[in-house]
Amino acid sequence: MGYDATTIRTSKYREHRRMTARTVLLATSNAGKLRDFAGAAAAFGITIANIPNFSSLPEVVEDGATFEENARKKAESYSVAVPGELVLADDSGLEIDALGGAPGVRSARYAADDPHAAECSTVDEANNAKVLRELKGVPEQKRSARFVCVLAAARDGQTVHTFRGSAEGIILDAPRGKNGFGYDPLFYFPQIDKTFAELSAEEKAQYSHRGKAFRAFLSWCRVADDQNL
Ligand code: ITT
Repeated sequence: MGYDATTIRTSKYREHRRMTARTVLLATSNAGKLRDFAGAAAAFGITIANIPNFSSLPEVVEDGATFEENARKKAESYSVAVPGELVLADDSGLEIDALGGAPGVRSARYAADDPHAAECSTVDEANNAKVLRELKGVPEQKRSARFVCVLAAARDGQTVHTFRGSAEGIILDAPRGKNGFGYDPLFYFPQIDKTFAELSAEEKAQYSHRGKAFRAFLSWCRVADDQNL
């Protein structure tokens, strides 16, 4: 089968885009998220890198009412630091039904004003302890919850697309497992009879809100590549 010059040019261009798309630039200060993304990307031969000098960039205030608002805000602000590059930002959190959806967009700072926080050695520990206190006496069948992740992809200060993933589970009455970060030790995932803290980064990516949102992002990249967007 013969190819004309335009076909060859186009396929070379697509190949070039695929090659350059093998590194995904992330904007996050959260080492746990970086590990999760690396676990999700491994199966696709993709490398995850944080934006160069990320820690020296001015911090974005996450004051949006939704995960999407915050994800867009982070992706747009940080993408300005790397002109022409596609930057991915993640806003995520835990919604517990018995707490009316809390901690939700406040997940990272849930125990910030809590007087018991000083007794804990890490922010994650303080957040988990607060969840356990708030759910004291709530029976298992009423401890349903979900992790939500919204990814925003932005270039030069403009959001190009957003992607959402969620995972449904149950909040235990004591932590289980040593892996992961944040609320993972309390988040029991019935489908595999494990908490997210009992999974490797690669296993977590199979089931997690972040893994699902990341796969949606990769599908979009493939379509965008094929359409030369
Ligand atoms: P960046 O904004 O720099 O990415 P952050 O930790 O401030 O980092 P968020 O505002 O999105 O990020 O808050 C997410 C919080 O939600 C995170 O700190 C955890 O407490 C919780 N969380 C999100 N995904 C989680 C996961 O996969 N496992 C456990 N906890 C998670």
